[in-house]
Amino acid sequence: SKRKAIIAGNWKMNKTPSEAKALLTELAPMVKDADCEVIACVPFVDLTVALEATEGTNIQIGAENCHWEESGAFTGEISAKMLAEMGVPYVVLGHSERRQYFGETDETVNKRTKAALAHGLKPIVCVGELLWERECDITEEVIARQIKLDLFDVSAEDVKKTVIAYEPVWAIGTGKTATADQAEEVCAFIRATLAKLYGQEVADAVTIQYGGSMNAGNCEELLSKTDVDGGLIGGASLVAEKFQPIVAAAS
Ligand code: 3PY
Repeated sequence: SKRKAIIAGNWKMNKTPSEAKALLTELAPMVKDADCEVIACVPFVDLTVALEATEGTNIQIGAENCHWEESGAFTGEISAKMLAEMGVPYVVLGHSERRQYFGETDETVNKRTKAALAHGLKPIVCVGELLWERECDITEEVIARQIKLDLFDVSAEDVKKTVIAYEPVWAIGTGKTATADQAEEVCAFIRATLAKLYGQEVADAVTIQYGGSMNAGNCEELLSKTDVDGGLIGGASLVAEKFQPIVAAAS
């Protein structure tokens, strides 16, 4: 692809602070010459130690969610404002696990996306179809709807700062990967949808990642595709030796 790749780990609910420090300390020298952006999205409680452990390295840190209000009676939530003050540059929003298990909807993903951007965070917005939606041949309808709703009322300038992660839900944590052609087909469709909504120049500037069981074995072919500008990596981001080859393939 013609855009600089972004390889982001999504640690999900893994790694205690001490484990986070150990992994990032091990990873930093292994990816220091990367010719792509390298991000680790980590649990909230790991953010402090992760920011410290990666200071002066080329690894950037992300959170895995944020609330849309700045503060208030929202027990257990973390605001974009809080993350911004910590100096966290990225935040994953609308991951399918949040949609499936925590009632996340396109409306709340949209609110979170706008809050993140308002506080200077770069959102990594996840979209993707369920298996039965693919079987019913409505993948494009589902994806177009998510893109429109999740980015509703976001300015073209802000869309350029937004990373889209295409994660077919049937490929998440299942070991099943979309073929490189399937991934390219949908990533190209996402770019075409962005072009319709915001114009080609904006669409060409947006980083579109593939996510869903991307690993050292399949990353090269996926990343060779025109509209696949990187990856959001689950399991393979938890082990330095498994994450490093993906960074290398994107460089
Ligand atoms: C996966 O690789 O399974 C992911 O969900 C990445 O976000």
